[in-house]
Amino acid sequence: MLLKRINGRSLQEALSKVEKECGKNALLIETLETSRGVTIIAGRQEQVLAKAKRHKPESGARPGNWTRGFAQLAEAASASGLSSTLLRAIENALIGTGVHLDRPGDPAVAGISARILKSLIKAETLGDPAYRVTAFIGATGVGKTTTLAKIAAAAVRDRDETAAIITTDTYRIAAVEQLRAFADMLGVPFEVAFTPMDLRRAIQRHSEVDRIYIDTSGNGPFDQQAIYRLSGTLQGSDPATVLCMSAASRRVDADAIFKAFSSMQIDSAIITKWDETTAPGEVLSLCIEQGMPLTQITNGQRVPEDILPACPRALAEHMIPQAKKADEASQ
Ligand SMILES: Nc1nc2c(ncn2[C@@H]2O[C@H](COP(=O)(O)OP(=O)(O)OP(=O)(O)O)[C@@H](O)[C@H]2O)c(=O)[nH]1
Ligand SMILES: [Mg+2]
Repeated sequence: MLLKRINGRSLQEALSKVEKECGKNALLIETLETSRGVTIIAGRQEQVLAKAKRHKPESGARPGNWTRGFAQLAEAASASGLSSTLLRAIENALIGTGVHLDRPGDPAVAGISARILKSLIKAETLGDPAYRVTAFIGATGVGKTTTLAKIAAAAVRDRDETAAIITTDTYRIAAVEQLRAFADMLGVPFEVAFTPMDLRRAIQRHSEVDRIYIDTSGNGPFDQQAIYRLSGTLQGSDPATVLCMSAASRRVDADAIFKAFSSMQIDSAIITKWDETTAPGEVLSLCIEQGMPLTQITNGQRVPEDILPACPRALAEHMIPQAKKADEASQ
């Protein structure tokens, strides 16, 4: 059983038992008050995913082949792009929570499934000190420059931080000028770095600012040379790197991009163009399966409005909307 019921006389006691049995990154699915104290339903995060990744469907079986109590949810979530690996992980983890999987209609299935999915999504915030110097990397046209602009605007206008913008994307003069105009509008310094040394020096020149955002040129997944060059450009400056991936790309293409950029250090991902697809779950699933933390979601062309922090709960409920409805109905 992937999930266990762990009892304690108090919340504190139950939580420390959970940590002992399931580790620091335990999946906490549900906390219930009982007459004897507290019961927590929890499991080991890595086990939930690892078991589903090992699962190979029997030959001839339908792709889903879900239990009757899970089939409807699985079909809806897979239409939103959620992978069968993650759905299998959720279904496996549901065993042991007491929900009915042998027949359709148990209202608890959606809520608990969303909580399991939420616990599998890692999130980080770009406001964290580790992201003081951040480079935006990714395939061509995914929205790196637009996303950088949205994030820089939020830092300067909403959080009152000081910032500088540097671009290493020197291929198109028009693109450089566009970003320069944006930096001017925001009132932050702007630099163009042609070489790794330029980049290091530009970062040093702005050692006083709170945030430095670095724009890079887009690289296709099959141009490994260009990715090595990018890696070489950034290496000496050691920025945090955020991989921008379009929600509108197919899973097979997103896998190729992820693999190609994995030759570099990637700290987190931003899913862009969430508004351009009905199946954003494909790229979301890739990030979850790879254990890649998410920082932001972008959902439109407007700067600075169309960006949201990556909230695991909201993302899980987007994939499993029945969970939100059940939650609202119970309130
Ligand atoms: N619908 C939608 N469009 C977006 C979003 N983010 C960016 N775009 C648009 O996508 C196009 C490309 O955006 P850029 O920011 O130039 O993309 P890039 O990754 O910097 O492109 P290259 O530098 O050429 O690799 C522009 O028209 C943006 O307005 C988004 O979240 N949703
Ligand atoms: Mg760009």
